[in-house]
Amino acid sequence: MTTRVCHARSIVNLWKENEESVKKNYIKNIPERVMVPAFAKKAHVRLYDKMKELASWNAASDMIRISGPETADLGIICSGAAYQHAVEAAPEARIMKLGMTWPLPFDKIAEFVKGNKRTVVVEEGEKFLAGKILEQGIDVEAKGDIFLFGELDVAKVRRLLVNDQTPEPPPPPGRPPQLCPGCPHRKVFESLRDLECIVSGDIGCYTLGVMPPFSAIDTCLCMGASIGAGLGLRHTLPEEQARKVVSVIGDSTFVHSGITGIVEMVYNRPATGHLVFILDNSTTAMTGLQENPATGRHLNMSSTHQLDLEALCKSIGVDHVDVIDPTAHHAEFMELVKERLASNDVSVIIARRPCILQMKKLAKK
Ligand SMILES: Cc1ncc(C[n+]2csc(CCOP(=O)(O)OP(=O)(O)O)c2C)c(N)n1
Ligand code: SF4
Repeated sequence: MTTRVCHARSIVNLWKENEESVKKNYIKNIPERVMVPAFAKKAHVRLYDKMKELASWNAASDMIRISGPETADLGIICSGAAYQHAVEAAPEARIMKLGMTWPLPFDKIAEFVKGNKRTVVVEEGEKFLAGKILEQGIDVEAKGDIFLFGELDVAKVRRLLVNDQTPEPPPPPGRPPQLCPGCPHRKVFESLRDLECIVSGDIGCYTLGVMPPFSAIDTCLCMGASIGAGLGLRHTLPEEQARKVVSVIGDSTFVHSGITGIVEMVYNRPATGHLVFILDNSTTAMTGLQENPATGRHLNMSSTHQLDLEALCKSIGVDHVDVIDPTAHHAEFMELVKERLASNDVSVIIARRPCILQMKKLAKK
């Protein structure tokens, strides 16, 4: 997705009224739904047919808009947010705005290109459209490599269209994001920084533990990676360093994809053991305070079964599972962490204290 789309907000007008959901009967169709090799080979052929059908549907759809004169010196092929920049940067150009960007309507594109002296593909990020169109032998110009990075804007598109690849002045310094004042994750990262831990991090508000004054995250890849990456470091680093490795994961991320990491931790135990922190702030804060299976509430705040993180970790076979509030009991927290790091056991510390915004949300409800 383009940066603009990710950051846009707007009133959403419903296209049609909500409809009653209709219960439909299950109709058995094993060859279409069970991808054992015998069925999958045929499904692969069907997939190609479907893609051809989709390409024809795309070509005939009214989502492709061509604006500007019948013929022009400059033609532009674009879609989505890049279109908004393109019309502003080159109002005189002939523009083909694609609606659906795969599979592409190559015949229509070839026809459009014939009407222009030159045709430039304006797209943010990778040169996906340009690459696919050029593969078909259609004569378009891809953007220069300098435009692969960062967000497009009107000024950049003007330069892209004349292939001006002179380096840009550095952007003015912005204010980096930070953990909120009073955030329960703060004390954890303060401790890990002071104990000089090697921290295998994960995705959530707590990823901000990487920022000063903590600078206490050493690796972060994708949701759930903290435990596997931490175990990898424990297995491969020299003992003195391995003993300092910890994994840090939020409650929601743990439920999403951390549980298998705990199974691996007790199955292939590193010689120095391992220590995993589950930062249980009673919410999925980073994406907007959603409830999750460990909060015991649905998204609409109705009650449901609450996943018992302690019981789950114990049942998997973790040697020590402790629950502690790292802010209210900071000294005890530090002592506990030191003790677990010194042992060769596999341990989980659940650092439990609600996110301050979640507390406000609950108070409101
Ligand atoms: C695979 C994947 N799905 C969804 C997301 C979006 N995402 C970013 S952080 C996050 C959840 C964070 O919640 P939690 O681990 O509880 O940490 P908190 O933000 O509450 O500290 C999600 C779902 C993602 N980054 N990767
Ligand atoms: S939203 Fe909550 S979890 Fe995220 S930084 Fe703020 S207090 Fe911390």
